[in-house]
Amino acid sequence: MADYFAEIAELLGKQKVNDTDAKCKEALAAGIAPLDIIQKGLAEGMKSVGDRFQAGELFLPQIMMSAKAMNKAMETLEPLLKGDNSASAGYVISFVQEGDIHDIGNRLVSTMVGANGFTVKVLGTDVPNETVVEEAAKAEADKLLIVGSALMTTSMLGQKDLMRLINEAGIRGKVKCMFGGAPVTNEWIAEIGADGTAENASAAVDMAKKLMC
Ligand code: HCB
Repeated sequence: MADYFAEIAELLGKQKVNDTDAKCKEALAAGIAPLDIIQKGLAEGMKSVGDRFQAGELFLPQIMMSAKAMNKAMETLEPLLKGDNSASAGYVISFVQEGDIHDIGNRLVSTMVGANGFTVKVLGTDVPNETVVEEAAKAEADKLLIVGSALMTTSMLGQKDLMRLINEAGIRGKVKCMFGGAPVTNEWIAEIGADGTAENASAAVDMAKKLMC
């Protein structure tokens, strides 16, 4: 089983768009759960691509092709993700911070949270804080969760401003705030006065349930 994960990660790292998708389909046919394929194969592959980019071994066009491979495989896997859809667990506003276009992880978290009974409004990428606050203020739901992502140390700083704006708007009492993305740590969450973070999509579902119960 582990071979499938390593092979998928390697194909993605070599920017093999169609072969990555084909290997995911093979893994599915072998009975491997879609979430495991995503987290142990594709996400690990992207992590390694990031490390190699940082080490100067890969360049932007290659990262873009790896992201394309990830997105194509996600088109196959996303519809197969199943969760507990029995009741509405709450209303979620999901977005990627202003200045940031990295949407792979946010899409994954939004899909998984949605597959687990939450109603998810996806605002997309490069979203100004003012838009998030407006959406939160006008939401009529009594359970409201903000799921924000930032992949860059620069865009992550916007999360601190967002917490300030939420407080100033007087809506902190009705909004729980979960932030994630590679640079986000528990220390950062404590510093900005948010409610939680999660390392990956399934941990994000657990945290969302915990915050909304
Ligand atoms: Co991009 N990029 N990139 N990039 N990129 C990063 C993020 C760097 C860390 C790479 C590096 O230097 N090592 C770096 C940021 C450095 C920094 O600030 N510290 C970087 C940079 C600098 C840039 C550009 C500025 C490069 C340039 O133009 N010179 C540019 C930025 C453009 C912009 O946003 N304004 C850029 C562009 C790109 C693309 C377009 C080529 C592509 C994005 C494609 C897309 O998303 N549609 C890209 C990619 C793919 C990456 C890396 C390689 C992978 C990111 C990724 O998809 N990971 C990334 C390296 C890295 O992260 N190590 C690199 C896989 C997903 C599954 O993981 O962490 O996003 P995730 O999400 C997880 C997890 O965090 C959690 O669950 C998810 C699922 O498991 N989670 C949450 C996420 N959100 C959550 C919210 C919650 O509430 C809870 C949990």
